[in-house]
Amino acid sequence: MAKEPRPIDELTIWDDAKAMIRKGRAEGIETVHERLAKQTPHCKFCELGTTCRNCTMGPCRISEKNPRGVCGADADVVVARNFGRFVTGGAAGHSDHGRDLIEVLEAIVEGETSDYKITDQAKLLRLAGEVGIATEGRELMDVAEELMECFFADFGSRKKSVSLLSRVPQVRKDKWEGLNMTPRGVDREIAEMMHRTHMGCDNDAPNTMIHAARTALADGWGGSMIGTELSDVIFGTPTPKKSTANLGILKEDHVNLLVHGHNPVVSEMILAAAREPELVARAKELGAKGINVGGLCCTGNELLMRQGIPMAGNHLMTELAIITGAVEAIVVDYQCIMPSLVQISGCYHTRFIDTANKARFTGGIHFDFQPRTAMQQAREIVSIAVEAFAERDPGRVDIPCEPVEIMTGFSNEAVIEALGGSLTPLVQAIASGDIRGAVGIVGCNNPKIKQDSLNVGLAKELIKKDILVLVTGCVTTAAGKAGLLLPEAIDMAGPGLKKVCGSLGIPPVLHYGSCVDNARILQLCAALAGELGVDISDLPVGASSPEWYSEKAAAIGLYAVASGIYTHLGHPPNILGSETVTNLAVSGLEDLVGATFFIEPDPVKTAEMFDERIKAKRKGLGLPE
Ligand code: XCC
Ligand code: SF4
Repeated sequence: MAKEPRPIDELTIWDDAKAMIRKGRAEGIETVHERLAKQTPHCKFCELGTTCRNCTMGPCRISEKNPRGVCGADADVVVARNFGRFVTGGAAGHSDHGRDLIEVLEAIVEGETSDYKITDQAKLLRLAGEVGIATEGRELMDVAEELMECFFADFGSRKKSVSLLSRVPQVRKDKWEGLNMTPRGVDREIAEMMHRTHMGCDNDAPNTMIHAARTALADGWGGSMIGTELSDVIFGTPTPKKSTANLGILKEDHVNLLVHGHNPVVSEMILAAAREPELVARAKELGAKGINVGGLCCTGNELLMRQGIPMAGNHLMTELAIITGAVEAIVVDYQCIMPSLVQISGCYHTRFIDTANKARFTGGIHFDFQPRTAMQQAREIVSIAVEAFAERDPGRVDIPCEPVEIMTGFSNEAVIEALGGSLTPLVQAIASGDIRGAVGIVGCNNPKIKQDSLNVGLAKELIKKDILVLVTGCVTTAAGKAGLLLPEAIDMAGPGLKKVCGSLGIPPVLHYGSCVDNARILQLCAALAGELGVDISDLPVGASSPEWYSEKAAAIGLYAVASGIYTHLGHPPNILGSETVTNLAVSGLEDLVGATFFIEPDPVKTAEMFDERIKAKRKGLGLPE
């Protein structure tokens, strides 16, 4: 029987969210919370990962009573296959996003678009150098073309490894080679996982898990990293800047346009169009003071990092943002966009506009967004938003709070610059123990967990212990709303972190970008390991996704572990139906790759686990605890 939705106070830690859940309920609008209640309890087999639908001799459910599927597959095989495909879905999402950036670079190189350009030329040349492309005395566009070809080839089948493995310490690469874990080509690993998990192929759970790790590595060091790096090349490498966050960023007297999804290729153009005088003038004609572009989820993070646009919210705020009644349009690209946004938009004057042929929404206004026609299409989209302002019902508008300030824009380049040109001061701060270690807190919200309670709770516990925190994805807005993304947040940090961040004028929690930008954290870890002459698994670092929900978060977690980073999840993936797979994930991987997952729902205990790990790693490096 379906349960009643939980009381509002149990759903979220935020007042802006509570106010909008209440407004939604009063207006008869169903959100994720009501739907979760209706879907609860979930199927036990699916939760354990022991259901298989990979062929029509099934579907099969593996249990103690019936330990084998029709074909003979046991729980280990079924769970490993399901988990493998789950991770692969995530790797495909990030990487296909990365490919879209290569295609924009291609359009630039081939002169098909003037709407996009190479903004950070120095970074393009640096990248080319890193993957072995000659740059001396060559035309920028020649180098760009060769880089584009190199990255396209990283998706294929002809390479022994993806090109940005040039960043990985040799010991780590040797480890991967010995395990058959070296990512060769992004699409290759993804396709091979689909093959392996077909009936009658890889029927050895640990072997399937190894390939899952390889596929995840192809995401982290391949697809995602290419996505991040080319986004910087095309739109500029982020530098520190101030912005604001929460639903209070919506403006009662402005046209409010929210961008949602992941790919800056669309949202950057929308922002540019929204700044054009003709469109602003039209907004004024209709009685608005201007056009306000705000971000949701990761495309919001991308624009926040580079352009400083305000953040309306993270995953569980996307429906609630529309319920303010103040949003003229929500413009989406792909990933993490709840289909319900179309219905909720329909309850207001809000226009729901989708822009990707691979992510269409029934009932949405569709644009087939292309580099060639980007700016023209962006103008049309913004114009739709502006015209919708005339239909706004002021009686239904409720913007529940004032925005809070945040600081953003911490690319590795920006951090190195803040440190005076090299990582050495950071290494020294780690060596002295002022910064005892670092943990990346990344990922989502999940309606099963009180929104942002763990994301914020863990960040606060870690900085108290002089552990630097890097945030990406939906943890960003959480940290921002909690005041952690401001230099003043050093008052919540331990004495060492307070000293270091205070002297640099930076927050103890650094915003490192979108989920794809977790590649920046990988790169930082590799650079630190390089600086110390050790493996990534020797570093006093960790990763966490406390409130994760998506296949992409699982891919991120697995590439972190496979890269040697001890990784926390607030709740387990659907693998508990296999002891073999579960034990591998939470202990067995340690011997193979020098790191494991650990599952812990309590943020205080999680911080203690990280503390123990960091102590051990510091000891291993001969550093004081
Ligand atoms: Fe999606 Fe990236 Fe998760 Fe947020 S954090 S809910 S994956 S938007 Ni990536
Ligand atoms: Fe059942 Fe095997 Fe087919 Fe899966 S592959 S549905 S376990 S028969």
